[in-house]
Amino acid sequence: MTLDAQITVIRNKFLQELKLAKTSKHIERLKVNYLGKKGSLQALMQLLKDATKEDRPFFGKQINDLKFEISSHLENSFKRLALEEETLKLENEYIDVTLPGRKHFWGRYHIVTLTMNKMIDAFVSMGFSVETGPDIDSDFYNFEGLNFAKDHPARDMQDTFYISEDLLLRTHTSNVQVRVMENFKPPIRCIAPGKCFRNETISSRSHVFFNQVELFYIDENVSFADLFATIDQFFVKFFEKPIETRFRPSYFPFVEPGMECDIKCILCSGQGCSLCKNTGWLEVFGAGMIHPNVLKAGGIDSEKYSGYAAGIGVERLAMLMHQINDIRLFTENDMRFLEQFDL
Ligand code: 2U9
Repeated sequence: MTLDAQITVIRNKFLQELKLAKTSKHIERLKVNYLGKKGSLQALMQLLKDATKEDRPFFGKQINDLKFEISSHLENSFKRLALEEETLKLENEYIDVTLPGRKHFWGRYHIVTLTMNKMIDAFVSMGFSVETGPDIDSDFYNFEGLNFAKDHPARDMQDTFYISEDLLLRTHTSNVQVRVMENFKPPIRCIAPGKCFRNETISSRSHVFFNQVELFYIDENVSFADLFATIDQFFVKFFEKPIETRFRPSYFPFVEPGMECDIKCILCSGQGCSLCKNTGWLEVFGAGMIHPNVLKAGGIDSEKYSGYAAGIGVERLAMLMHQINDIRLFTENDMRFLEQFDL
């Protein structure tokens, strides 16, 4: 094939391949194939050596013209494709600044924790210290030291979760106070918040575990009057308004006399509604004067000292405050329920 024909073949081949090039990468490859050290144009230059002396300037110019033609084609195509690619990239990276921002979801305290903290704050502001104790305890700290008779039904396996003959899941936080009495001398004024466990059938009103805040105060001449004043103050701080109370006699082995405390219905103010089942009153907690046997078991002189004690169910108080009608909601972890409370 003559040099003339070879130049034409290379030109046509290049123009064909250029048409097929769709990206700047393709163009770069063409540049290497045609204009590179081992490219087609360099091969033509080699062939130029074989041309006659007279033909050499003519073909030399033809090859140079082709080289110029190819490089200007490549340059134009490269610019065009690179611009298209950049535009496409920018389009894909497009940020719609008018879109609303993404909401951050913060964690929150559980309603039981919020209620418990509010109760603790109220008692601490009245001079009570906070004491804690083990969830798993011996028969002595949960029953014996609290004047429960050997055959008391609460000690039954139907009512209490036993781990061994002597170890059980505490049924109230009173085990804390027994230890406090052993370790401190009166005056003692403390609260014991914490989890309790009872072997109950789970229903809308009772659960196998729940929380309590128990309080007690031991000193010389402590009487019911001290308890009434403390309770009244507690309700003002907790419900943020004065609440009328009513006390009824009741029985608990660890207090004598024992009583239950009702408050005027916070929803209907005593008029009668579904929350108070039309009685006008809500049953809130139990209390009493600490039984002399309990003081003695804790190493305290029951002739010299007296004390009051009370136990308040945390879930019960939260249910009254927020009109929650099922205790199981507290443990179901349903966000639709939990998100409603910030207290
Ligand atoms: C000591 C002595 C006495 C704590 C008391 C109650 C009455 C009571 C219930 C309320 C609802 C338990 O959570 S509940 O089911 N508690 O009625 N608790 S007097 O008496 C004590 C505690 C410790 C050393």
